[in-house]
Formats: sequence, C-alpha cells, structure tokens
Amino acid sequence: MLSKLLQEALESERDFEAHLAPKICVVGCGGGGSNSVHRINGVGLEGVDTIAMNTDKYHLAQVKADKRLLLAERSTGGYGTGGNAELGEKVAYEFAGEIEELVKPYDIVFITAGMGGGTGTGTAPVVAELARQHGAVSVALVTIPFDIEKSRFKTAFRGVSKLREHAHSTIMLDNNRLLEIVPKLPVEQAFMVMDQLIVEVVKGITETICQTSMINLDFADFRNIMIQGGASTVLYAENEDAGKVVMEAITNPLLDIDFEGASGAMIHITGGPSLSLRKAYEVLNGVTEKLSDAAHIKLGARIDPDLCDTIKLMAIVTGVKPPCLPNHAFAPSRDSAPPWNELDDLVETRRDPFARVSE
Ligand SMILES: Nc1nc2c(ncn2[C@@H]2O[C@H](COP(=O)(O)OP(=O)(O)OP(=O)(O)O)[C@@H](O)[C@H]2O)c(=O)[nH]1
Ligand SMILES: [Mg+2]
Repeated sequence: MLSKLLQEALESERDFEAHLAPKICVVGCGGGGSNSVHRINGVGLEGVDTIAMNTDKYHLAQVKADKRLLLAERSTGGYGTGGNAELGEKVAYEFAGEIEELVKPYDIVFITAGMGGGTGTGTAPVVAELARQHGAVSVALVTIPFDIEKSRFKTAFRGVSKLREHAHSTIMLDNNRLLEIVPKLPVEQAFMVMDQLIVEVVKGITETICQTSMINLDFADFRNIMIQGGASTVLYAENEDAGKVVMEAITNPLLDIDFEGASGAMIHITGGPSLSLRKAYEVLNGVTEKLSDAAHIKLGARIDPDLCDTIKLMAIVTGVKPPCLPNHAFAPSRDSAPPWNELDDLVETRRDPFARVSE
C-alpha cells in the first residue's frame, strides 16, 4: 500500500518537474567554447540543449552539438578571426537574427568561451546581450588565458569587461590556477580538465534546480543569486570525508579571490544514499563560515545513488574581486568606458607563470 503511494508520488513529482523545469542551453563560442560544448554534449546532460558557434568552419564541423551556427561568409569567409575580437564582435552582430532565434526559447543561457581569442571574446558578450534581451538569465562561463599566452591576456580582459556589461553574471575560471592544481599536465590535458569542470558546473546547476533535493534550490534562487551581477567563480571538490571536501574546495578556487568580500554564494552538495542531513549541513556550514555575514547565501543538497560515499561540493561565489583583474571589470555601468591604460599596467605586472608553480 505504502509503496504504491510512494510510487505514485514519485511519478507525479517527475511530471511536475518536467512541466516546471526551466529551459536551459549552453552556447559555446569560438574554438575553446565549442570544445566545452562538445564535451557537455558527449556527457549528455538531461534537460540541457547544446549550441556551438564559430567563425572557423573546419573546427565547427568536428564539434558535436544539438545546433551549430557558422558565423561566416559575410566577414570572415569561414577561416576564423585570427585573434581579432573586434571582428568577432562584428560578425556576431551580423548574425544577431540567427543568434536570437537560437537563444530565444530558453530561461537560462550559459555562454562558454575561452577569453583571449577573437571569436569567443568577441561573440560571447553579444550572445549574452541577446539572451538577456529575450528574458533569459544569461550566465557567462569563461576561462582566463594562461599567462604564457601573453598578448591574449589583454584581449581576454576586454572580453570580460564587455561580458560584465551584458551578462547577468560572469563566472571566471583562471587557466593559471590549473598550473597550481595540476602542474604536471600538458596544456592540452589541462584544457580537458577545464572543460570537464565546465561540464560539472553546468551539470551541478541544472541538477540542483531541476531535480527534487534533500535541501531544495530552485530556479528563482538561482536567478536571484545570478542577477545580483558581479564577477563570480567556482569552488569544486570531491571527497569521502566531509572536512576534507570543504578544505579541498576552499583552498583550490579557480580564481584567486578573497572570500570575505564575496556578496553571495550558491552552495550545493551531492552525496550517496548514506549522506545524512547532519553531514550535509556540516559541509555546507564549512563553506558559509568563510563568507561574510552580509553575503546572500543559498544552500542545496541532493542524493545521487551512484555516488556511494563520495561527496561532491560545488559553489558559485558571486561578487568577488580577484586581484588579477582591473577594477573596471566589476563596474556594472553600461556607459563607463573601460580605462585601457589600467589594463596595460596589469599586463605588465602579471608574474611569470612558472614562478607561480615553483613558489
Ligand atoms: N577550456 C578550454 N579552453 C581552451 C581550449 N582551447 C583554447 N582554449 C582557451 O581559449 C582561448 C581562446 O582560444 P580559442 O577558443 O581557440 O579562440 P577563438 O575564440 O576560436 O578565436 P579565433 O580562433 O582567434 O577566432 C585560448 O587562449 C585558451 O586559453 C579548449 O579546448 N578548452
Ligand atoms: Mg578559433
């Protein structure tokens, strides 16, 4: 009798979820962004549509995504932008109509791109702008280039500044942090780690807000945290021990940040069937303790039967001011012209990446 009731409750829950679940897509812009989308597509995240767009027809042809858009013919001829972000932006506006058609149906649009190249840097802010105009929560999920990529650094921060104007929230993952976390990996594999992390972030957010949980976080919570704007980053860790998972996450942020100054956080854990509510609170509390009392915090926890004893912790920390970025990268005003000389100073003062590794 009880098991029948439970079965019926679960079925109606699923119908309810399917009906109310927000429509989510991930748009990969340029080579790096499309590679991340290719990986998300390979994992097959339920409830997430994938879109890849690039000015490079050969790269785009190899990418697997639900929809692909070649940003070519009119300006670039299908051969990329050669690192020219202004050209990337121009082409994106030429294709504004097509981009709008693609993003229009969604409630949440994630935009992934590697900042520093021409296509991703130039097009991602345009996609963010168009998605936002159509009422979506537009969240950029972008990587900051390795210091060794030199000239790309300046282009990257121009892109971040534009994203800060157009996306609701810009989550940044600094490739240089990978040099500290996984120092021995060759660059290609380091990119794969970053792509996998992007998969985990999108998966974590999607599961968190679309599936019923032990401690629930819904679309409205996500929206409220994201539309506060600001620069954000991600904490991610997996461990069987509650204390260690917290330590691992807070000592390895993917951006050099000061937790104290963060304005908000969405913290979510997933554990196996043995995860008790008490243990879940212990982990969540471990992270919130690091944040200021004024921070706006949303917590969530979910059971995944496949996880056994592992606890996965993912937090999006918003309103951070990483020292590696110029102040204007946080200015919300659409009118303020970024002081590019401040950028020049920053490029000058970036340290030798190998010095970081051996520190
Ligand atoms: N996560 C990830 N980042 C990448 C990958 N490939 C490149 N990147 C990063 O993304 C930045 C931009 O490179 P691309 O994405 O290749 O450039 P693009 O946007 O295609 O621009 P153009 O080719 O210049 O038109 C690089 O500076 C790298 O830091 C990748 O496979 N995964
Ligand atoms: Mg390219």
